[in-house]
Amino acid sequence: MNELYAVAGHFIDPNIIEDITPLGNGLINDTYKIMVSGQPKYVLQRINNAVFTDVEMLQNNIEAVTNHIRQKYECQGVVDINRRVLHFLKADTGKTYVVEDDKYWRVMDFIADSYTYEAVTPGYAYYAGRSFGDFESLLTDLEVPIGEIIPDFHNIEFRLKQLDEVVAKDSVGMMREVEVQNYVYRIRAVADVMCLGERLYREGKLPKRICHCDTKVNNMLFDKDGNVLCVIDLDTVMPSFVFSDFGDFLRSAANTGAEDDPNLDNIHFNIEIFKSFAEGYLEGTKSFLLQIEKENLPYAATLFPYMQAVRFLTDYINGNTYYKIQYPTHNLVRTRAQWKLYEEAVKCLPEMKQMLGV
Ligand code: GN1
Ligand code: MG
Repeated sequence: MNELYAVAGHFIDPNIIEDITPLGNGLINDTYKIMVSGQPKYVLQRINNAVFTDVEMLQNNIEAVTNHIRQKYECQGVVDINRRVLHFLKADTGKTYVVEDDKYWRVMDFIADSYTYEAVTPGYAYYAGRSFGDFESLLTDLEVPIGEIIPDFHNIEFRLKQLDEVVAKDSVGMMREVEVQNYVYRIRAVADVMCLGERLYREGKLPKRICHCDTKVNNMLFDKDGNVLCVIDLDTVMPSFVFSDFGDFLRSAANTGAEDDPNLDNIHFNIEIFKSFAEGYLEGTKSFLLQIEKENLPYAATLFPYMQAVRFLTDYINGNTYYKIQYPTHNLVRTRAQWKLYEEAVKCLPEMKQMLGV
């Protein structure tokens, strides 16, 4: 605890801190809220530098994106800008992060009276679609280069290669489990179809744009009336296919169960959420979205549960070194749940295409 107070003291006056307590349920960073006068006032985060190895680039990306959005909002006369875009504090080092004992930390303002959700209604999904669409749209004219903070992050060919490597190595003997073998088999059986996006990119038909790349439903703040305030968790903002933002939101929001639901009967693909989210997203992106991108949005809705199943299974076979887990088989349970969601999304493909008219 003393460590947290000491670190926070690089960003704010330590005497005003009343308490520092855990916040949220991210799988990568450790997040805390800093209480001042009985209210959460700041967010303190330990950046996982095993995942984000170039913290300087990470913070440069985030600053470029937040400054750009802030400037645009100022020009547009948006009110309450501090509730609409994240703000990171400068430490006494002059940077927006500090390093202590090889641990990296940053502090941002806490946005008061804001709420996150693990599940949304179609109404909320529409506004979420608008907001992620607007987010991409606001960044189309960003001139500062944004580094690829995790190279090949949403490249499914690369993720499949990582799976191949851990299967071949089998360092903890997981390949003895028949269920694991079965998932590897099923993943490989459809791999070609799922690599469509990468092929279109190589053929020069599909662009990369600055995307959020972690549009889980809990990465959006709402106010008490259900209006979207702002998009959070900007660590993975980088060039990617728009499929990333579209597909990853539905992976969490259209899932009628939990990401790690042990009961597969809970997991279905909620087509009403798809419909509302797509409407909002198409509205937000209408100034730039190409037909080839629109046509493949249903594919994106299947790609992300598939990719997440590949990533969770890879981590399970590799001895759980990447995602935080709560019990030894957690990554296998997550794999089962994501695979079920993938199958459910595939069943909905014709309906999704019909809804979009593609
Ligand atoms: C990680 O930490 P969190 O929960 O925001 C992961 C995402 C996964 C997600 C699965 C940098 O995000 O890509 O989709 O877990 N982030 C990184 O819940 O790998
Ligand atoms: Mg997150």
